[in-house]
This record gives sequence, C-alpha cells and structure tokens, in this order.
Amino acid sequence: MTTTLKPLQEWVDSVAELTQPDNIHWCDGSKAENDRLTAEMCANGTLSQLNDETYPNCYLHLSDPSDVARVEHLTFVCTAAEEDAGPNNNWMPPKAAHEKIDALFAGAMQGRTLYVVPYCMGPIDSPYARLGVEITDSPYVVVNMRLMTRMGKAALNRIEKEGTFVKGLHSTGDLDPERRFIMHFPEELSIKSIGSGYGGNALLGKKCHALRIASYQARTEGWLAEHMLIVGIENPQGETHYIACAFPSACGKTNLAMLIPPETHAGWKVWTVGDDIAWLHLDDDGRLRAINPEAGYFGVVPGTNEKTNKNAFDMIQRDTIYTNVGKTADNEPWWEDKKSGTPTTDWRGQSYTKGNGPAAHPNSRFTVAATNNASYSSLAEAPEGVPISALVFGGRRRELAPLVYEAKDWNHGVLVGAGVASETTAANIGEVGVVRRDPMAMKPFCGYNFADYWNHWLSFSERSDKLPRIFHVNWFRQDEDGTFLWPGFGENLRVIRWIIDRCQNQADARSTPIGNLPSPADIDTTGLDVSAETMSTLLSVNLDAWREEMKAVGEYLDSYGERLPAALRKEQETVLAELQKAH
Ligand code: GTP
Ligand code: SPV
Ligand code: MN
Repeated sequence: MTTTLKPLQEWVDSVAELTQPDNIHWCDGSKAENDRLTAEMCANGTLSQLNDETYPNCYLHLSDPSDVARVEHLTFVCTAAEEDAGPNNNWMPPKAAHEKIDALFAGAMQGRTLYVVPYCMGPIDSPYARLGVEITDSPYVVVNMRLMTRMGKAALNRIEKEGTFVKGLHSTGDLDPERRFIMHFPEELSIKSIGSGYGGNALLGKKCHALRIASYQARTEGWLAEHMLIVGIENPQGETHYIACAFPSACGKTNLAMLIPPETHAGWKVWTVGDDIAWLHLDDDGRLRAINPEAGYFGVVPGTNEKTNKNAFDMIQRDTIYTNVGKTADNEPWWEDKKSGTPTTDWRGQSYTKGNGPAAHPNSRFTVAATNNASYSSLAEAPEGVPISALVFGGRRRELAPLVYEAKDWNHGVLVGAGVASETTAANIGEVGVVRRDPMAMKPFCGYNFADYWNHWLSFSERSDKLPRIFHVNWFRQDEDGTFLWPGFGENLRVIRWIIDRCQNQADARSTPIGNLPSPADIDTTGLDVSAETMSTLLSVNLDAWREEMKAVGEYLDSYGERLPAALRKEQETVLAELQKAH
C-alpha cells in the first residue's frame, strides 16, 4: 500500500530520508496486520500474552521505568509568536524547535520499521471528524492506535479525498528523558514526538492531535475541543439526557462515563459516548452537540474493580492491552484494589514484595476498544453527535469545593471553569497531590493562550441562547483522617440527577455568592450511609475560605496580562464582591 496523495507520499519519503528506517509499512488496520504485529512483539518481548483462558486476547507491555506518564515539562507548543502559545504552555520558536528535534530524528529509525498510520478522529462519516497520519517506529503504538482511533484503509481513503490531515511524527528514540520532546506546531498542523512510548506522548491522535492541535483549529473555526467525557443518562421514563464533564487527568472521567446506577435506582441506565475527549459544535438550532473523536479507552487501571467500575472491569477481561500492571502466578494481570488474586511480579517485571512499592504503576493503563463496553451508547457513532444538556467541571480537592454547584449563567460558568483547581496525579511525571490551577481540565492540553481560549468560550453566549447550563462537582472531599466524605463512583448518579433536574427547571437550589447549591434534601440519599452532618458539610460554602480562593483566582487570571478578557475579570470581581458583602 502507498498513496495517491502526493503531499502525503512526499512527507513519508522525506521522513524516511531523515530517519533511515530498514522498512516502510503502510498500515491498513486489518486484523491480519494486527495479529502479525502482536506475534512479532510477543516474540521479541515487547508484549507478553496473559492467561488466554481467563484473559483471552490480552497482552502486557512493560515500558521503560522512566517512561510511564505524560511529560508536561517536555511538551511544547511552537507558534510563531510566543504570546499565541501563552503562559500556560512551554514555547520554542518553530524554526529552533524543528532543528532541535530533527537532529534527534536523524537516523533514529535505523534497524527499525517505519509504520505509516492513517487515522480518523471521530465517526468515519461524521462532518465533525478530522484526519491524521502518524508515522511511528513503534509497533506498540500501531496496535494501540488501532484500538483508540478509526485506523487504516477507510481513514486513508478519506484523507485522499479531502487532502488535509494532521502530520504526526513519532519515534521512541533511545527513551533517554534528556532526549525526549513532545512538540506541537499548530500553525503547520503538525506534531513531532521523540523519546517516549507512553500513551499521551506517543499515541499522537489522542492528546497531541484531538486536544492541542484541535483546540487551536476549533478556535479559528468556532467549535471546542475539550478534555471531557460524554455520557447519556436515561431515566426510568426512557428519556436520555447527555452531559459532558471536564475533570483533570485521573480524576474520574472514565468512571463516570460508564457508571452503574446504585441498587436504589432501578430503571436508570447510563450510556457511554466517550471517556476522555469531546469535540463540541453548535448545530443549526444553536444547540451544543458532542462527538467523541476516539474509538477506544486508554484508562487508569488501579482502583478498577467490580464495585467501583464494573463495566470497565468486565470490558478489560478480554481483547485488552495492559501497560505497566503487575502479574499473578497464573499469568493474570494484577493491580492495587483489584480485590482478587495475588501479585507475584510488579510493573518493572521484578518479583513483587510487599512494602517495595505498588505492583501496578499508579498510572498503569488499559487499552481497549469502546465496543467492548457493555454501556457503549448506540449514538456514540452518530455522525451528528449527541445534544448536550449540561457541562460539568470538576476537580480533586480534599477541601473547599462543595459536592456540586451550578453557575449563575454561561459567563459565570466560564469563570467556574477557568478557576478549576485540582490535586496533581500520576498521569504526569512529577509531584502528586499538589493543588494547582487546571482550567477546564485543559492545563496540559490547550494548544494556545488560555486568555484567548477563555475569550473563545465567552463568545458562545453571543452565538446561541440554547447553551447548556454549567456546573462544578467534587467527588474528593476528605475528613481530617483522609477518608472520602462522599462514596463516589455509582453513587455520583445522585448528584447527576440534581444536575439534570436543574436543566429542566425541576429542582430547587439556594443562591450563594459562588453559585446555586442544592440543600441536603435536594439530593436523594435513600439507602446511602452518609450522615446529615456530612451532607451539610459537602453542600456548604465556607465564605472566608472562598474569599481567599476568589482572590487567588483573580491573581491567576491577572497573570495572563493584557489578553485576559475583561468580561472574565469582571465575573471574578462580582463573585468576590458578593463574598465580601455576605461576610
Ligand atoms: P484520565 O484517563 O487520566 O484522563 O483520567 P480519568 O479522568 O478518566 O480518571 P478515572 O476515571 O480513570 O479515575 C482515576 C482514579 O480516580 C481511579 O483510581 C478511580 O478509581 C478514582 N475515582 C474515580 N471516580 C471516583 C469517585 O467518584 N470517588 C473516588 N474516591 N475516586 C474515584
Ligand atoms: C490523561 O493523562 O489525561 C490521559 C492519559 O487520559 S494520556 O493519554 O496519557 O494523556
Ligand atoms: Mn485524559
């Protein structure tokens, strides 16, 4: 296979000249191709097959111990003007960036095969879908891209018809963190990544294309590319409402996207459209519609069990690539909180001993096709997407942020999103558990200046009067002993119900300076072991603490300087003034 599209052929030729591979293979996405690559990787140790009786068609990949998460400090947005990348991104001038990274690509594929991976982000027949081609020297990336995107022949056909595609060049290089860079050139619709084989750094369709490059395109074209799950909530009357939720990495998107309703909620159903990324467009009627650009899940493994996330637990019993989990003596995958089995080997491939760190890396991941998920929505492949009733922001905060509150209107909702703060997680290399600002859960993923991004968000209120309402949730409040106050997981449906009822003007709320909150009686806690006192803690607003928070949000916004939209600063001033008045 090659291509009739001249610019694509020329690009592949020029990359081959630079990187000097032994072979070039154009991926067609077939099962036969996948089987051959999998067999080759099993033979050379890149993959090992897990217990085929209990985990049919499941494989384990152990990555280099230095290469287990995204690397925000090595991720760059290279726009011509530094201001366009903004204070939220690392920046390098495009010319210098190309020179630096091309020097690392020179000869990098010697002794390896160069794979050309055409892919489509979004349903293949959707007008909202976008195309890309990833060149990689990693067969592990190829088999992951086959699960995560619509990859192969059909994508190439559409690329040849449209002529436009995002160029992504990837090599695992020598895995030396000193020679690892993830670079984005939004003005050229291109990505260059070297030195890592890990998910977000290497599966270029995901964070690099579908968020960083796409967010940049979305701004000029009038849509949004967001770090959001998309889920349909069906009530016992058979009505389904779709919501999209932005939570930072490892803060509960996959879990919420496929939650199992609690036993007290007979007749409720949950339908997964997406678990990580949403592309949102205004339709002709002014309604916001969402598609999931992905075709699979690259999800956090630890913590997944029959109680917390049964749909995920079941779907990863077969056809799954595990990355950096432990193993049992029976050659089954094992991770912390799996609740069954005993680990004998850890994620480094060494024999497991208690007290010597976890068996599974905290950011170990599963890769699995969305069609394996029992709650996969019948509208997940709809070319026109699903209509969104509510947008929900969230963070992981042991203090301060209530269980749920509703923004007063769209512009206030943009402030709520811009002010999101969350404790850092193992999804990025770096310190874990430190509260930082993560606006709209997009801090690591916005491909341009956050000031311009907020301006773009604000502009939607002038374009439509049918926008979804905006909310903020926090499943992660803790008491002094570090125990979670809210049971979370499936029980989160109780909070989602209030959100949907609010959207239909069917639920009460009390107005506070930070937004509208339910009273404890407005959340159905039937059958739940949460005391009235805890509920009132979860649903209270600490005015003193919030005054400090709102001042900090103001300082944060000011750090964006002249480009900061005045309307956003005004929202912050209004909330702060109300907090001061309430004092
Ligand atoms: P990325 O894939 O990194 O974008 O993460 P995500 O937002 O999809 O996070 P995920 O759903 O995988 O959850 C990450 C971790 O948070 C897992 O260990 C979950 O078990 C845990 N978690 C998810 N939801 C809840 C909840 O409601 N309460 C508590 N306490 N923990 C949760
Ligand atoms: C995240 O870190 O938000 C992820 C995993 O979803 S990765 O694809 O590595 O970005
Ligand atoms: Mn994510």
